[in-house]
Amino acid sequence: MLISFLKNVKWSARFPLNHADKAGRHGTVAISATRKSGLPHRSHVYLAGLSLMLASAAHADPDLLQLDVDGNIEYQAASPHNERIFTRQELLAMPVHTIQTSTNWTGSEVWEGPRLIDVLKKAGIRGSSIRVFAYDDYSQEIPVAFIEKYEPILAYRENGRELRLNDFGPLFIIFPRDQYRDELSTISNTRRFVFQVRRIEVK
Ligand SMILES: Nc1nc2c(c(=O)[nH]1)N[C@H]1C(S)=C(S)[C@@H](COP(=O)(O)O)O[C@H]1N2
Ligand SMILES: [Mo]
Repeated sequence: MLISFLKNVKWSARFPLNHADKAGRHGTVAISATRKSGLPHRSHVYLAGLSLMLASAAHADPDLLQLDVDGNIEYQAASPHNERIFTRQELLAMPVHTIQTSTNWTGSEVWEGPRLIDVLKKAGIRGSSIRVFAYDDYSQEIPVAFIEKYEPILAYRENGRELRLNDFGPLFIIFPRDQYRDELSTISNTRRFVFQVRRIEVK
């Protein structure tokens, strides 16, 4: 159901046109093998319609709020692929930090979520750089020193509302851009505002 939903996501008008293009070009979004349901094709078609209806009824996609952290992290005895999976419940239970800032796409808004560095530490990070992967197949590398310096959050809420996939959710890396306008508004640092985050690989 999750896969069917993702394959049929309609990109909201809030995304700039180039994102609609990107979504169109990629067609479907990549999804990890662990979440494949193995349903026959016809059920997929049926469930696609159903999940779209459910998704629009619910105005959120709570199943998506999850984060996989893998790569150069502490040994995860519970995971054969050495992944540290943060469930929705765990993400919501972590200390919440607030950043009020504008972004490339929005005016000044209130963003809430755990600090990215807290999540990385909880996964037992060993490397000095991370690569963040998004549902639209975008990925971006960010040095850990940069994360320690600017303390971005993994925002799951904007102005009190949970972020949906079509408004940058389920997780959006938000840096306090308005506080460090010169440093954080450069093109190379704007690339680090990764939205639709689904996985982080530690290098
Ligand atoms: N998930 C996701 N995050 C992303 C991107 C993207 O394509 N997908 N583009 C990045 C880049 S290259 C920049 S410069 C900024 C702004 O992207 P835009 O100008 O293409 O909207 O968002 C960054 N975050
Ligand atoms: Mo960019």
